[in-house]
Amino acid sequence: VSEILNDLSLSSKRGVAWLIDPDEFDFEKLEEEFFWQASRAELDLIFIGGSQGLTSGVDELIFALQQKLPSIPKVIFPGSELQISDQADALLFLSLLSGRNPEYLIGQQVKAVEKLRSSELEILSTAYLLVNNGDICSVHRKSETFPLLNQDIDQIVNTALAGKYLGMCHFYLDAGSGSDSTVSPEVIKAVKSAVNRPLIIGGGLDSLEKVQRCFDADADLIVIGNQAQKNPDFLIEVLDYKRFYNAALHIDE
Ligand code: 1GP
Repeated sequence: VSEILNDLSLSSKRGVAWLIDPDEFDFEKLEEEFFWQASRAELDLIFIGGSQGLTSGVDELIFALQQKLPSIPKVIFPGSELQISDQADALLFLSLLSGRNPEYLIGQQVKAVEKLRSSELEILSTAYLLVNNGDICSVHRKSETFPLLNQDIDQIVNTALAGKYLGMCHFYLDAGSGSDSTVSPEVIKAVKSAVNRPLIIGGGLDSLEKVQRCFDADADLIVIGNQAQKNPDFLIEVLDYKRFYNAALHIDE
């Protein structure tokens, strides 16, 4: 998975991840056609996790996804250490650097180690920053931390760079699931050029215009959660758009 992310970062290609919240996902609702389309349209990664971090059914979910989309890497995006499953390919080992709650900076991570020591999961050290226009989201409520504001670009860049200096290799700027605002293109550009590492952007991406703004700003991988849950066809539209976007970049090169 790290290779996939590095490849996206080093090339000008853009990637798309589908985020599934196991607390809300209903497998039965999706038709065979959706899985066929997702595979055809080259979904890059599947993220599994949710900010509530409640469920214990992650193993079963990954098993079912493995039947439908065997070739797409499954990555745990843990809402808590309860959501770690060694059935996945990799784990985003996140530290919530935008906040100052020790439980989400290092507490949950230490609790996770016992499970991780005996697993073969690829561990992706990831600086995780909540960034939006001040919207309240579930990560904010659960972590009892406030997001950084899009307008505070220097503070966001400095926080991301602190993560880089601490040795983190991947960067995830998240506006929060279902957020009204998104991470701004100015923030994406500034962080990408400062860290020069794989940059993941998510939260509130519910239209192709918003996706395009992220791609244009140099996001390597965008994450679609809520809107795919509401309307699975939207994910396919985003994937088709990504292929078109990458093909156009290729022609320009
Ligand atoms: C949230 O980045 C993800 O953690 C995805 O957000 O559910 O709004 O797509 P959405």
